[in-house]
Amino acid sequence: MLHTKKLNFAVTALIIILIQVNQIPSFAKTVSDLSKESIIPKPVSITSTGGYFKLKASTEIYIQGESEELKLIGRYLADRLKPATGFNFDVKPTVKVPKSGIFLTLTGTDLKQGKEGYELIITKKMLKLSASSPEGLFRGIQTIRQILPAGIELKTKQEGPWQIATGTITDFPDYSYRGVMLDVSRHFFGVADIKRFIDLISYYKINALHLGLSNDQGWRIEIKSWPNLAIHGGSTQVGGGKGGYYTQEQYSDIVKYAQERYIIIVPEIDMPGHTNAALASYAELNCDGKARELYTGTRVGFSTFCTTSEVTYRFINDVFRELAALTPGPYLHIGGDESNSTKKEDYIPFINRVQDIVAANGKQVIGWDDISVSALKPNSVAQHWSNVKNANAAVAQGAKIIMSPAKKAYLDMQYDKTTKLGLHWAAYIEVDSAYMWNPATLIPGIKKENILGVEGALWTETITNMDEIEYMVFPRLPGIAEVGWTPSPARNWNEYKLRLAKQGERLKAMEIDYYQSKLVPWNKN
Ligand code: TNX
Repeated sequence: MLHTKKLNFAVTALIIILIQVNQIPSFAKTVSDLSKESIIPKPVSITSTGGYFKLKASTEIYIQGESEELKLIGRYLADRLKPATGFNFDVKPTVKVPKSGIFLTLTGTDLKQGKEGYELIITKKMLKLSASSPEGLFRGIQTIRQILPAGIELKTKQEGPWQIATGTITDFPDYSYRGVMLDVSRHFFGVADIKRFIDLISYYKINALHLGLSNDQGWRIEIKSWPNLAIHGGSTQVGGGKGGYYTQEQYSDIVKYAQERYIIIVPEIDMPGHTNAALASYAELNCDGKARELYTGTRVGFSTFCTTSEVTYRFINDVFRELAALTPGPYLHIGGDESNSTKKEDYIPFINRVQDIVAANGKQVIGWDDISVSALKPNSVAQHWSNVKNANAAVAQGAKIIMSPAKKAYLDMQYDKTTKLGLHWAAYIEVDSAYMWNPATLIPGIKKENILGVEGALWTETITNMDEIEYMVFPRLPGIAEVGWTPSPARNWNEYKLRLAKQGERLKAMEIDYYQSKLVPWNKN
């Protein structure tokens, strides 16, 4: 009798303890093994030393020297940490190595890690982030965010404790170009949406945002020498909504915002096909001299510039001159895809001439792999989307490839048959499929040294707002980011899906409307 009572008491006590343990919010978990952290993309090497560093109200952020750029990076880190911790971090320039706190420095790292590489050494007293360039520090900061409790991403003050496991992370990317394309022409998205998009992709160490600025359905960038492009060509979108465009001032604001996150903007003006919005804005761009009607449907392949008219080339030069002046990054994207209404004998000299125009404006060409039927310039880049023969032809001419295979990297493809948004002409792409591919073995004959990197692409015929963008992009983009960053032998779906599952609470904290794939064992908290 007494025995059962004691036992009952013990069981009850145990249950209470278990309930309490369970109630510790997962946002504030305590860890002491750095190598068990769920970082995406997975770093090259992590060693753990078993203790932890604690972020406190008194923690200082030090930067080495007086550089304005490092101050900005320090400020960026302080701003990310402030809302959830409630701590007002100071960013302090220093010449000496501090004894405690957070230290961002450009010395003491191995240059072979490249400009995006970084090393993070965490001891009980100090978190030291070093890199050979500011860009590396910025990438390393994303890792720091990901090894803090997920609650660090919440907008309001949380309890903490803000602990980070001690150890060392050494990291650098496998491919130098890791991009995302956002089509702002089929549906238009304003500056605030683009900035949020930039913030979200920077968390996964993406370094290029390719904006599809023109298409049949809309022209989205102000061109001062041809003002009707934006005014008329930008006045609608798929479905007949009001569309929109970026003024040059707004566009420069986007470029600067991206630059502060070490992301280049790759502007695309698609040509000679996919040009109805321009053809509707200026009659003289049509061979018959008649302006086209604006178009709000989703067909492709029906429009073409007049490739035999000098006006067309003067126009293209004006557009690229203005765009080059707004673009600190090295590339101008000329599209070149699906020009089904341009005769091949017109298409080839057109692409050759446009490459010269881009070069004359000091930039390097990227074009969809279709452009490889022409004579590519030595530094032109072909973006592979569907035609393997075209990709091989580009490589045979010595061009580098950006891999965006539609069956893997098209973020507008539906996850499965039940997905309401998106299309499925290339494939249904579940989260595992978007992750399980290797750019260097995808196409026989195209090797790693031929490849500049990877890019996910979100076409927006069916995508009308930020929530829908987030649903299609997350969580496939983190997988594509890892395909570009983490060497293939270190990647494995069964291990990745557990890290992704843990990232779920970070996505939630960032208020991302992501697709909760059944293939991922999301942590249910
Ligand atoms: C093909 S991919 C296109 C786009 C469409 C997309 C829809 C490519 C270079 N062209 O114009 O938006 O399919 O998935």
